[in-house]
Amino acid sequence: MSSQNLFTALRAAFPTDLQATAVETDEGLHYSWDDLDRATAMMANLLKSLDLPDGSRVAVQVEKSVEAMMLYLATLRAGYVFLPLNTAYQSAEIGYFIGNAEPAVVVCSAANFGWVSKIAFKAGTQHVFTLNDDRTGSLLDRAASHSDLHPAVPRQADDLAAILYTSGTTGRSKGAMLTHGNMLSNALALRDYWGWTKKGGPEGRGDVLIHALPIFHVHGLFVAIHGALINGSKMIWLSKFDPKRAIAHMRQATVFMGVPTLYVRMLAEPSLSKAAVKNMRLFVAGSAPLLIETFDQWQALTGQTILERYGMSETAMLTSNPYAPDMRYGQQSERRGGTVGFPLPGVLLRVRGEDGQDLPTGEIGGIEVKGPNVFKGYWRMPDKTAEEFTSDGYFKTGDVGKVDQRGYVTIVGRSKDLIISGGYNVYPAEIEGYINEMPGVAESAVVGVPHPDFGEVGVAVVIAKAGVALHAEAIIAALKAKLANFKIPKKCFVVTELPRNTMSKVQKNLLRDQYRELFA
Ligand code: MCA
Ligand code: AMP
Repeated sequence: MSSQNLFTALRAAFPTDLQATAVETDEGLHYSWDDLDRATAMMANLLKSLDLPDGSRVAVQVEKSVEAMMLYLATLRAGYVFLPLNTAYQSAEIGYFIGNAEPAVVVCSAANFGWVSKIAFKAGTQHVFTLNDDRTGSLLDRAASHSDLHPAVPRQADDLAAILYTSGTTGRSKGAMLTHGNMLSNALALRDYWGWTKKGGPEGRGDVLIHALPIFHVHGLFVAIHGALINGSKMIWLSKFDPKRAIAHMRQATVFMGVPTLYVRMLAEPSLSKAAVKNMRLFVAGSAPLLIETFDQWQALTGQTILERYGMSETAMLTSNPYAPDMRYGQQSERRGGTVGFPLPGVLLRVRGEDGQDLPTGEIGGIEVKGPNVFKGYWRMPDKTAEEFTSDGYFKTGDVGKVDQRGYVTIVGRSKDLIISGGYNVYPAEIEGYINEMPGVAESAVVGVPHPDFGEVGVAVVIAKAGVALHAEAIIAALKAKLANFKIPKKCFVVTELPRNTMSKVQKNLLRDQYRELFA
């Protein structure tokens, strides 16, 4: 059987002119396709020289840089398993991920080497390298002495390529195991569905992607990077999203991908206009619900229609609004605000009621999916994995939605207790756990409320033990010392009681209603 290594497929799509620019950074650096090829070979050879066991995990918590992307590609090339970690995570969070995944290699910034290496060595990791966002660090120093040739290690479609930690539908963070086949099938489906064009192809000029997202989650790491590479397209690389810079680059680009917050922030820029986006052909939004107001304002101001799509860490992309009319549904299909479009080719999607029966068109229920993009299971959690799949092999997404007469999917809510803030997931149970451990706290509830910038943010409602005076600011400060900054509730209230139903369960819907207007 021929190798299904994702790297091999991406490498095969590189243009013939390897000296052309593959990535141009916001700071003006140019990386050619040859640079990508040679640097990933050197890093892959470094990994190979470590004599790691098959299936070893390479855990990476570094600031966004082209070298960090190369490390991802090198890990695929060497046949190991990439484990990206949000740079906002602090020691307790990193301790859990490293303890659970037992990576053979950990890569962190030099600034964090002290505490990260301590955690890693304690968990049995043998190799800790540094990689900074200014092209320095021991990883690059060590890779420099290795050959720039490396035949990609053969992998089968079912072999692991990456583990992404997510809380899934409930409970503690779980590692979603994604295979080479999951990611390659998704990259190919999106390449065709979104009409990527190659340079020199029928339309002459090729696509150029503005890469403005972090590279430790599916959107920035897979959808964006694979999208450009599988089409041999150049990327304009922003190490951090800046609305002015992103708009300025649109004159030289054709595709942009962002979470809704990025669109909200660009809409506030006076430089956004029809003229500024006249070269652009595709604006993709996802990771969180795109408000219809944002969709409409974007259309009015730029003359372009945002294409919203829907996915998950466990499945990569599942549905998308059509780029061109979707022939499965006739000529009339257009991009519809408020919907996430149609299941991608190859993806099966159904809506089921609470007792597991298929629901008629238009009825609201749990979304279940199946396809070559759906993950292999949760890392070392066979029971949890089994719980999340139906007996006929569909994955229960935890999202609640409907499919209309014309096949459009709409997400109306989530059965999982999850807040999506600026495209990052925040699990109320995790935050409540930290608050409940604080001295003097009897109980707490964290709920998501609407926010004009982040879409949704957390609010903590806390009850003190009898006779204890608690201060909201002190609770927030104590959380900040322990948790990634985006997880910190934007407001905290100390109250005397929480609303409960007859079973004594806290009624979070009433709390959400109570605080709905807090940031309006
Ligand atoms: C930053 N802050 C946030 C968030 N980001 N608060 C809530 N939610 C957030 N997402 C807070 C920080 O805690 C800090 O607060 C203050 O804002 C400034 O921090 P800074 O890092 O400077 O913020 P920023 O650079 O303005 O970041 C905002 C951002 C970023 C650009 C919207 O959050 C972002 O890049 N989001 C994209 C996430 C993403 O890629 N998601 C895809 C997941 P303080 O000063 O109080 O400390 S993949 C996925 O979901 C699936 C598969 C899918 O479908 O794609
Ligand atoms: P993650 O676990 O980070 O992969 O987040 C996946 C979740 O993000 C999904 O289960 C949805 O709840 C949500 N999501 C992703 N895209 C969209 C979208 N376009 N609209 C609404 N929710 C979305």
